[in-house]
Amino acid sequence: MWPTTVLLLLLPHLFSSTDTGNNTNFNQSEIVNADFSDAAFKGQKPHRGVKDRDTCSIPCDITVKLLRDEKHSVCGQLQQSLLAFGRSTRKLIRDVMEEQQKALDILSTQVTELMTKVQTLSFEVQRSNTEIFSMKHVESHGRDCSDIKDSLVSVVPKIPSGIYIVHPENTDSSFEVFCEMDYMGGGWTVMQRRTDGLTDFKRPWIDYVDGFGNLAGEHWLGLKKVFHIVNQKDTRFQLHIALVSHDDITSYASYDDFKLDSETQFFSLHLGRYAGSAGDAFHGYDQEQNQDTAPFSASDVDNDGCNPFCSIGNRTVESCSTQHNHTGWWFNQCGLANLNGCYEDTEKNQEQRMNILWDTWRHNGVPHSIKSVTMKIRRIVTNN
Ligand SMILES: [Ca+2]
Repeated sequence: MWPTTVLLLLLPHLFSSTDTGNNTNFNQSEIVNADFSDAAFKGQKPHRGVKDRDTCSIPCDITVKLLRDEKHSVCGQLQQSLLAFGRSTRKLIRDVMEEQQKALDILSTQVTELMTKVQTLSFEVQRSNTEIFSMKHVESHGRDCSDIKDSLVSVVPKIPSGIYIVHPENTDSSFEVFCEMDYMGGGWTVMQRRTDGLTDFKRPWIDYVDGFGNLAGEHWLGLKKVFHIVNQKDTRFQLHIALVSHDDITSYASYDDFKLDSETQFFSLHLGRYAGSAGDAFHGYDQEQNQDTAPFSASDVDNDGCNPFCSIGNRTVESCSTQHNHTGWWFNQCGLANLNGCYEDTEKNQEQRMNILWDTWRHNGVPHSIKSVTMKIRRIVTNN
């Protein structure tokens, strides 16, 4: 083996060499110097001049060959080291990536578990909501508000007013109604309410048949629904009309029987005996004004008894609905009542009888200006 000093001197050249085996770029003088260094180990003088080159103990070509072999050996070792380093680096990177992947997998699993839990909870909430609704539906279910009140009165200390679902007898559908449970004994199904003028009552026939507005506020329940409620077997209904004036004076009109014919008879009105403080505007003062037994009219369905014309005051009227702001009612030669009239009680509306009209409720000979009205029906207890 060559001494280590020689190898250290040669290393820079080993890395920069472009030796192909047949040629060399080694600096001959450095080799000779290396030889001198070797000589120092042997106790000789380190620098002896150019003359000493000729005294080299090993021929130069053999030295070059030996050095070349040594260089190849070192290069091989370095290559092996580099390969080993590369392998270990790749393994390290792979290990790190595997660790990261494992961490990601764990996180992903946790996220999936959380998502599943959230989904399960959502389903649970949805299910309980449905159950609550179903329970409410079952609790609220009845043929009408009177029936609901009768079935709940023994189990609920105070039945709240509000929207309930009813399913009248001999019908194939359920629908929502507003039940007044705390007014005059409760059990009232509201069929019409005016309180603020937010619902437009200028509507065609079909709307009056099906109903419109907001059940919790102003609305018309609909002739078809009211027909189903009041035409149940072995039942009789009373009608109560509650009025409030703009002066906050209250009044009412009540009829001890209330019934509607079917749609083929245009939901003709049938009323029993009147009681109240607002006067019997439905029957009026004479038969010509009597709206009892009158069929329902709207702006597009004319059953108003003015055929072809009526003379009302100094006016000739062809359509009571048109005369009364295109609203629907049981007009008979117009008559003294239209609780679906225009909410704005202006002087002009009063003059043209377009406002909410209950003409028999007067003060000093002038009809009260009506601020709010509710029409509601309730079962009459019968012995049948
Ligand atoms: Ca007419």
